[in-house]
Amino acid sequence: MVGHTDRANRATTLPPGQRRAEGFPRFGTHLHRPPPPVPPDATITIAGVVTAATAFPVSELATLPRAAMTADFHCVAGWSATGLHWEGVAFADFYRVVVAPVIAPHTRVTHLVFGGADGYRSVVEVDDAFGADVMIADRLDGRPLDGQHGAPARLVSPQQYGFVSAKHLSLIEVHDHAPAENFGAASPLARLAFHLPVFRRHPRARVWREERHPYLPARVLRPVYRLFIEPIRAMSAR
Ligand SMILES: Nc1nc2c(c(=O)[nH]1)N[C@H]1C(S)=C(S)[C@@H](COP(=O)(O)O)O[C@H]1N2
Ligand SMILES: [Mo]
Repeated sequence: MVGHTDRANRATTLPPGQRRAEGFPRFGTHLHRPPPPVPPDATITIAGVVTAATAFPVSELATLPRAAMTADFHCVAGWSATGLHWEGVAFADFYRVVVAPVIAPHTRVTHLVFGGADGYRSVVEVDDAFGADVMIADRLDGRPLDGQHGAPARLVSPQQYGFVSAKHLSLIEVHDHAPAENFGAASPLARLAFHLPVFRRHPRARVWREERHPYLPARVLRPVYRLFIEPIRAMSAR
């Protein structure tokens, strides 16, 4: 049990600049594309500074120490979904059992890249990835994760903006220095957009500190980002 993660009064309080969304929208940089198909033998590849790339069968998440938590989910565009119940494996446990054994000797791991089967990539500093409430989730609200929200498994890092929480997790890349990439969008159009300075992501992306952007003030970005919620929701709706 990972336990509640946001503040004690989380039922009534959202992080600065966030508004409660109706339900839990499918959102992201995949825009109009349907969720990637889930092969029955789906795996998560461990790559980067490892002795040998390994493929971990997603179905074996069921055999690792299980964790559960209720947490809110905050998109940097400004919507929040509240009271989501996630089940899966604490990321620290997954790292200890699956990732650490294949890391090349004498490596000081600094960053992890989480890749999705749709081509999406998020860069996470190790300290953030080891947060007590960070997990690889394969169940949401008592059911197996559906295509909308990241089947067969996704990262969930509730204290960071949603762009960290890669869906359809198929790759974990181990890095010993900061990767040059800042944000790996899933579609070519979104990749173009995310080259614009206004869409650069904050490397920590902690929601309670409103780290929306590496240098632009969050208050300036709030209204700009909010403009994108409805168009992206509409395009993602399926
Ligand atoms: N694979 C993948 N993961 C992704 C995205 C995406 O486009 N593809 N979008 C990110 C963004 S910006 C957000 S806000 C959340 C949205 O998660 P949801 O669709 O479950 O609401 O997923 C994140 N993870
Ligand atoms: Mo987002």
